[in-house]
Amino acid sequence: MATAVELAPGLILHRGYLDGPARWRLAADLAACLAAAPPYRPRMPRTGRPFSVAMTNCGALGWVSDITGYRYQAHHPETGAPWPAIPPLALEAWDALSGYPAPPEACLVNLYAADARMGLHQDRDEAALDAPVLSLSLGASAVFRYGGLTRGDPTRSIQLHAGDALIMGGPARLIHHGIDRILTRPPDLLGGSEPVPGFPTPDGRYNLTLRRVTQPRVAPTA
Ligand code: MD3
Ligand code: FE
Repeated sequence: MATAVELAPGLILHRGYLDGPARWRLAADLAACLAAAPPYRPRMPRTGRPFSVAMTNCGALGWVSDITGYRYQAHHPETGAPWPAIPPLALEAWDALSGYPAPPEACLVNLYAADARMGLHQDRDEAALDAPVLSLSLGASAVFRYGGLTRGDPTRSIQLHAGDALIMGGPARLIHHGIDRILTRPPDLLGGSEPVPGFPTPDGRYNLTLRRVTQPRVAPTA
C-alpha cells in the first residue's frame, strides 16, 4: 500500500498508489473508453468558450458542460451513446480508498495537452456531497492547487504524478482546486516509454475522477 499523506483535513494523497503494471492496465482500459466515448471540448456556461481540457466520461452518468450549464447525463453529448463502463481497476481503487458504502456513478476523464489548465473551482453538481471524490492520475505530472471553502482563501500547490490517488472527502469535499499547469513528462511515468495506443495526446496527462452523484437509497429498516 502506498504511503498516505493528509494534505488538509479530508484531502488525502496516496502517492504512487498505482504501480507500473496497474497504470498500464488502467491506461489500456481507458484507451478502450476513449474509443467508445471520444473526448470532446466542453464549453463554459453563458460564454460558450471552450475548455482547454478535453473531457469524456465512463459510468452510468457523465459530467457535461455546455452553454446552458453544468449537469450529469447518461449519454455522450456528441454521439448520443451511453457512456462506457468504469474500468475495473478504478472501481477497485474506489472500494479500497473511498470508505463509501455505494459504488461511484460517474468517472469524469480529463485529458490535458501540454498547454491545458483548469481554473480554481468547486465540484458541487453532485447530490451525494457526503461521498468523497477520488482522483487517479496517469501520464504527465501536473501542478495541482487547492485552497479552502471560500474562493479567496489561501492556496497551496503540489505536484500530482502518474499513479497518484487523491481523495477529497468530508471537510475537503467543497474546497476550491484546479490544475495550474502540466509538466513535461519523464519518459517512463506510465510504466514504459511507448505511447499508449488510442491516446490522442500520448505525452499528455489523464485524470479520472470517480464520483457518487445521487444519494444511495437506504434500505428500509424493519
Ligand atoms: C477536490 N480535476 O475533474 S483532480 C475535476 O486533475 C478536477 O483533472 C483535476 O478538478 C484534475 O473536477 C483535479 C483532484 C480533485 C478532483 C475533484 C475534487 C480535487 C478535488 C473535488 C473536490 C475537492
Ligand atoms: Fe474539480
